[in-house]
Amino acid sequence: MSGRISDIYGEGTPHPRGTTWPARVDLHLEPGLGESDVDSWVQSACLLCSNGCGCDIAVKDGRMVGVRGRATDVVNHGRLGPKGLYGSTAWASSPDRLTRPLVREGGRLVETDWETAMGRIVERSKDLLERKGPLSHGFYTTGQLFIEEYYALAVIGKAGLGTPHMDGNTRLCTATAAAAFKESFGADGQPGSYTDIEHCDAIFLFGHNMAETQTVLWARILDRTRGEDPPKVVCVDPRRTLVADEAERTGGVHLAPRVGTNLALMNGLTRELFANGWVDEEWVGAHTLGVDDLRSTVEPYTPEHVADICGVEPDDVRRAARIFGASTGVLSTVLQGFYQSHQATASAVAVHNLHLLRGMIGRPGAGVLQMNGQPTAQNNRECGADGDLPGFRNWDNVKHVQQLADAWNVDPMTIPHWAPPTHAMQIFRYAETGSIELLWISATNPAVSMPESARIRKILSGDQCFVVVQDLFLTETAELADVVLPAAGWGEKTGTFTNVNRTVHLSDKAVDPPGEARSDLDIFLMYADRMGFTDKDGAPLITWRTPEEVFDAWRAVTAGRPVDYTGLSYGLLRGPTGIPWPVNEEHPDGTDRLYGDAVFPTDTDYCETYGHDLATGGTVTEEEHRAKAPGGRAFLKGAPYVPAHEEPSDEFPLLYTTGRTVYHFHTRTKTGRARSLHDAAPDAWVELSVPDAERLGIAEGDWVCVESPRGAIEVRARVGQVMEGAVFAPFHYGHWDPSGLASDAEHRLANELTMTIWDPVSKQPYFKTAACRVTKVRDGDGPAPAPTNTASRPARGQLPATAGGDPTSSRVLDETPTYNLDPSQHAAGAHPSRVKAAVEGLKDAAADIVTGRS
Ligand SMILES: Nc1nc2c(c(=O)[nH]1)N[C@H]1C(S)=C(S)[C@@H](COP(=O)(O)OP(=O)(O)OC[C@H]3O[C@@H](n4cnc5c(=O)[nH]c(N)nc54)[C@H](O)[C@@H]3O)O[C@H]1N2
Ligand SMILES: Nc1nc2c(c(=O)[nH]1)N[C@H]1C(S)=C(S)[C@@H](COP(=O)(O)OP(=O)(O)OC[C@H]3O[C@@H](n4cnc5c(=O)[nH]c(N)nc54)[C@H](O)[C@@H]3O)O[C@H]1N2
Ligand code: SF4
Ligand SMILES: [Mo]
Repeated sequence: MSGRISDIYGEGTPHPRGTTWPARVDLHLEPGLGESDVDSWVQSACLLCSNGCGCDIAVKDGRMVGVRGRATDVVNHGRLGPKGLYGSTAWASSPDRLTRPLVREGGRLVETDWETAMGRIVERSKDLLERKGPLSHGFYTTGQLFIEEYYALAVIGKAGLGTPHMDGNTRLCTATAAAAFKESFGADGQPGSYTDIEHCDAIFLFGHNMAETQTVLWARILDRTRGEDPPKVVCVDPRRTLVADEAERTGGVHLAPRVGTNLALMNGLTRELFANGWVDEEWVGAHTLGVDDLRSTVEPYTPEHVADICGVEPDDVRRAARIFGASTGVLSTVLQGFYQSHQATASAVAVHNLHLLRGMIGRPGAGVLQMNGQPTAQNNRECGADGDLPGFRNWDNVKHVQQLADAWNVDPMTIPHWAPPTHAMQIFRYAETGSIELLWISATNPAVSMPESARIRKILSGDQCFVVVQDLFLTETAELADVVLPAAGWGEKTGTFTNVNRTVHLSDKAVDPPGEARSDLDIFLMYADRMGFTDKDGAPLITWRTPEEVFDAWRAVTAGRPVDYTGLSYGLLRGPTGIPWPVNEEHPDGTDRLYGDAVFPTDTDYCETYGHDLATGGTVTEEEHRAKAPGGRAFLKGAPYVPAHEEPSDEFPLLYTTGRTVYHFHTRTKTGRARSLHDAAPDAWVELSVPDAERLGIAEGDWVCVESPRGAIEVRARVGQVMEGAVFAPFHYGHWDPSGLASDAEHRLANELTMTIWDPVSKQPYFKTAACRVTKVRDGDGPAPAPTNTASRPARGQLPATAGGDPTSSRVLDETPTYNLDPSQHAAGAHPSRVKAAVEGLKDAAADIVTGRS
């Protein structure tokens, strides 16, 4: 079963430019099962990244036992990657699922019934509303629920309670994608299509390790780069990823900028387009605004100046720019190396600028994919559970607010729109001070995924805020909650979601959730019912009960907006493939690519935002926007590069950056319960460059302490592919350690070191810019537990190939575990003093938490 652990992409199907990507169906069933053993196949799409591969879920005896790619789906043509194959279903029947609600009693979490758990929340909520009003409530949700669930939550928050304090972990994920779209084109919405891969002659990946994070999309690219008339690949990443290898192989360029200097590089590339006359002046004149300002902003960024700042070769900047300038069709993708790094929105917008200057948007082979990460991040943004208004409406436009007030039959003043919606980093600040006294966290694990973990643990465990956590498992976050609600997951409920290129899929319920677990939609509706929210005529605010009813309500509010779902239905979505929005009378079969007519949603009365200054985040007013009369033209916007706030110093001489490995999804709650994925990357590590390792006297597998001004971790070192001066840590590893394989599970969380700081426009925190130091603690007893076939491979020498786990079992846990239920034990062990200081926060938090489930 571990074949696709070592062979990540499976057998290639190379094909020439302009031809359809061949289908190949991937299948995985639990060990010992064949296709004839399956009782039924239930339509869905993979929920383990933003690619959204169409699949069917295999059901046997009421359990999910595997998945099969859908050959007819436009997204994946049948393929699935390692996470999709091995990680989609194993978690569901793991014996440590939450099956009953938990409430805190005398410091301990104890099992209870729904009546009691929801009763506590509602009592708290009503009391707070009466005493302090709606601003006492905060919601922190996710990029992993369904449209129906986000829309229900958004209506509860905006029309029921009237709180602006609602956001998702999408703030950590794709807030910059949304912000960049709004700044350039007037509204969110992916311009490009995966079909651009089949037509382009160059592919630029900006801070995007697609080879590990959207493996099926990367397989699609490999089928072009390994076929006839291949595109050149350009990779912008401080690590030598598999993408960088492909850049070299295709005659493209690998640009490895110093961490935190993306914008200087982008300004350099933009300047080259101007300097070499690679600008389509006529198109730019007709369809954009701001070219003169942009030209003067980038003027100082000569290749030599860029080389000084970024540590790249000046000729590599010229070569990369020439590839962009000389191609007729470039496809660009952008992800966390840009979004989570310094000057995020300005850097992401700079990618749009390159395309707009060349008139390369809206036609086959010329497109932008500002990527999403999470499978349903797009829907959170569309539905407004990230604080925006549903349907890409502008909170600052009273007519847009009125449209929603009409749809919900509430007073427009109920709908928060007097100030920008509160972003997640600010929500946690309010929870820290107790101004938010009820924080409801759904489908995210901030104790592991938010920056500066010690602070987050303190916020979640303190008395100043009542914390509700809704999850599948007792996560590091749930352990700190006051009420824990057991949720049904993927395959255990019905709903829709939209991938990164706007393709909407329906995921049908395949099996019942365990025990008393309920769908997030049912939980939100239960709360709404108990709160008794009404419209302005005193009728119940929310009348829908089933997912399909919510979907139909959602469709209705998208009418006339860019994100138009009006032509979609559950019936249509039960067809052979997902369908990309907009879907309406004009586009009954959906829309592969936006902006083919070069008309952008920038009209002042239609746009989703009036925009910002990219350097400072200062807002543009309605009057200023109207005065520019954008009338469907796109904005070219630039900003000068400034150095990051935490530059390396004598004390912390290295740059610290974080990210992912192909085998795990985030905090591993799903992939850590799948045997083959877990075993492929069972414990944390950090990657160092050869020169840095030599200077520090560190060899492969040695234990090292990595410290920043905020915290420290102790993990094993991989002497690997990261650029000199930088350190890379995977962020997947909290203290949850199912197999007990980790030698130091308590001190391995990458976010102990990251900092509470964010982009001025998108408010996305910077997980990829900080300073650190590394010291050797002791010799290792073998290689680091890092994969050897990815960007994490060793720089030198041969290590055993990553193969994955025991082929006779699929789950990591077969019995209800007794591990991990007493977090105070995790903090109790003896640690080097440096590390000890960093975990004081954890100890504080853990001291009064003992769950009642052991
Ligand atoms: N296997 C796997 N796949 C996933 C996920 C997962 O957890 N595991 N998560 C999904 C989600 S939610 C997301 S958001 C995506 C994220 O997908 P990616 O953005 O591709 O993943 P990351 O590893 O976070 O970061 C990408 C690259 O940024 C580089 N980088 C670091 N600092 C800088 C910098 O300053 N400049 C530049 N140019 N690059 C830098 C890193 O070296 C890294 O290779 O993946 C999705 N897919
Ligand atoms: N240092 C560093 N930190 C990072 C990043 C980084 O690159 N570096 N990346 C950031 C990014 S891009 C992201 S997206 C975040 C991800 O961070 P998180 O969102 O915290 O990560 P997940 O492990 O995906 O957490 C999702 C939770 O939802 C639960 N869950 C899954 N399905 C359901 C469901 O249907 N209902 C309910 N109620 N619960 C469910 C899972 O069990 C899990 O606990 O991490 C961010 N943090
Ligand atoms: S590429 Fe993403 S959506 Fe497709 S199978 Fe892999 S994890 Fe799932
Ligand atoms: Mo993400």
